[in-house]
Amino acid sequence: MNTPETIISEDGWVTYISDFLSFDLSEDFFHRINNSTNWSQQEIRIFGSMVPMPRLTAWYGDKESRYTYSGLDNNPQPWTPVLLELKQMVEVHTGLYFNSVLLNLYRNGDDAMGWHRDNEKELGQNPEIVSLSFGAPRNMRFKHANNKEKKAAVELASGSLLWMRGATQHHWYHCIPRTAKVVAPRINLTFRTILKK
Ligand SMILES: O=C(O)CCC(=O)C(=O)O
Repeated sequence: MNTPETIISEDGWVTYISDFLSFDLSEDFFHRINNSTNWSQQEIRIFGSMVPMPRLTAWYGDKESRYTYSGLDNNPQPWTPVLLELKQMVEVHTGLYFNSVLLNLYRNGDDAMGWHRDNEKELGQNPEIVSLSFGAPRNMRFKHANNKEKKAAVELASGSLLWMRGATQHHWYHCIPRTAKVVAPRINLTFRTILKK
């Protein structure tokens, strides 16, 4: 495994390992996750109208890890064996404990995620979020909330691990832009800890 690369070290901390999992293992995980996930296309309100999200999502976790994002209230589905396997690998690597995971399926380059911060109150003050990627590589961009000059970007390879921590969610927005280049699907998992109410 490569040593972690630092993507952001100011007003937060983001590190990246391109080969947390091998190519073959990642291919296998892509299919296992895709086949065992109960995907749905949720709708979000934009300027007063309900529009389908440009990706499929799913939320899994411990029973009490209820989470609201983009105004949507999500009750977790129970952990599947493959998600538990990956959660354990991530926990061993980081020394952290996660009680939930948000899954995103980008069906092709038209699917995307807009600029946002993972700063919902359920995630606590300085959330640790660990992201695993499988399938087509996609760019992730970061922009500083108060300084337009400060930007960062990383291409998220299949089998990679991205770790966001410290004050990152206070100061940095992130997104997965649309691209005309990518045609193959990509699955992203973000492991999170939802604080108990
Ligand atoms: O697909 C990704 O890598 C980004 C996911 C993300 O930003 C999120 O779940 O908040």
